Amino acid sequence: MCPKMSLIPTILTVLCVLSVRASVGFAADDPAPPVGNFTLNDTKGNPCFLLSAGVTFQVEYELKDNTTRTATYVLPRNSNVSGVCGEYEAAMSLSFFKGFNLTIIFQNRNDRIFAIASASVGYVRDPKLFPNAASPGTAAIEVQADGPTLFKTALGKSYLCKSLQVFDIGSTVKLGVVQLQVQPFKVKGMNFSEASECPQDPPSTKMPIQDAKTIPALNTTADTIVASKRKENAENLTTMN
Ligand SMILES: *[C@@H]1O[C@H](CO)[C@@H](O)[C@H](O)[C@H]1NC(C)=O
Ligand SMILES: *[C@@H]1O[C@H](CO)[C@@H](O)[C@H](O)[C@H]1NC(C)=O
Ligand SMILES: *[C@@H]1O[C@H](CO)[C@@H](O)[C@H](O)[C@H]1NC(C)=O
Ligand SMILES: *[C@@H]1O[C@H](CO)[C@@H](O)[C@H](O)[C@H]1NC(C)=O
Ligand SMILES: *[C@@H]1O[C@H](CO)[C@@H](O)[C@H](O)[C@H]1NC(C)=O
Ligand SMILES: *[C@@H]1O[C@H](CO)[C@@H](O)[C@H](O)[C@H]1NC(C)=O
Ligand SMILES: *[C@@H]1O[C@H](CO)[C@@H](O)[C@H](O)[C@H]1NC(C)=O
Ligand SMILES: CC(=O)N[C@H]1CO[C@H](CO)[C@@H](O)[C@@H]1O
Repeated sequence: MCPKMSLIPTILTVLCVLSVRASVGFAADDPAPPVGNFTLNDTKGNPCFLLSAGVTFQVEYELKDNTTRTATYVLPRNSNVSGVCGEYEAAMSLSFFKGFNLTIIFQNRNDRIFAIASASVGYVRDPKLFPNAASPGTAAIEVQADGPTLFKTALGKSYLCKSLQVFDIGSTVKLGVVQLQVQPFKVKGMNFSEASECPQDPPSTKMPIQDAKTIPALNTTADTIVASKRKENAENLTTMN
């Protein structure tokens, strides 16, 4: 059963947390993260991978007294874009601050669909974002691979999901993603191709939005997708000094 939850301004989403660690969740009244438009260009300078999203990171860390706390920050709109566009695999890395990043890798499967292959999040336990950390200044990378097939979309289209989706990346990171539109293959120019919209989005938002104020308030349920393989990822957690 999904608990009843409330609305996020402008997108109005219901968060139904299916995660075991539901207590570390995204509060429905969290401020919406800024939505950034990120473009990766191929070697000729043509856009080859488009991503728009608002992303909130929640990172669990240990304090000196052996308790845990959650650091929260958002993906800056001006994050630096890098990556590779391939015919069968495409990767985009968004880097920000010093030592912070988000990387997502997509695969083209059989020239018919694409789907996400893996995602990783790098961070540094910077005292400003991670106050009283037991190991301040240390870096970590969390990797999430072989989860359920997410963002499955016909090749040539873009995947669109305005609703809040929550993803586990490894054992310490949760991503809250809103206003997601992504096209890692077959990009034609600066604009997304026709969108394939996620089932979580209520039908009445599947229209061009002219004016955010005119979006009707909706009470719907959105499944929270939790791509989680915690046990395996605990072994794949890299900590560096
Ligand atoms: C991102 O792109 C959308 C659609 O083209 C546009 O409406 C929006 O203003 C852009 N946002 C930024 C921060 O450039
Ligand atoms: C990609 O190319 C577009 C113009 O085609 C440019 O506006 C944009 O800054 C480029 N992006 C990067 C990351 O170089
Ligand atoms: C934290 O845990 C370590 C190892 O389990 C222990 O040695 C230490 O005394 C603990 N510190 C506190 C403040 O509880
Ligand atoms: C992107 O890189 C530039 C140049 O290294 C840097 O000044 C800027 O702060 C970076 N952007 C973010 C969000 O960290
Ligand atoms: C991401 O951040 C981690 C931790 O700071 C770092 O080790 C890694 O090299 C970064 N990856 C990219 C692609 O920038
Ligand atoms: C891309 O979208 C913008 C507005 O979002 C529009 O003005 C422009 O004509 C589009 N470009 C193409 C090639 O469709
Ligand atoms: C949403 O549901 C709540 C409680 O179920 C109700 O009070 C509220 O009026 C509903 N809002 C809309 C816009 O339907
Ligand atoms: C236990 C586990 O999932 N290990 C994986 C860690 O990552 C490497 C490389 O991505 C995989 O080959 C291991 O299977």
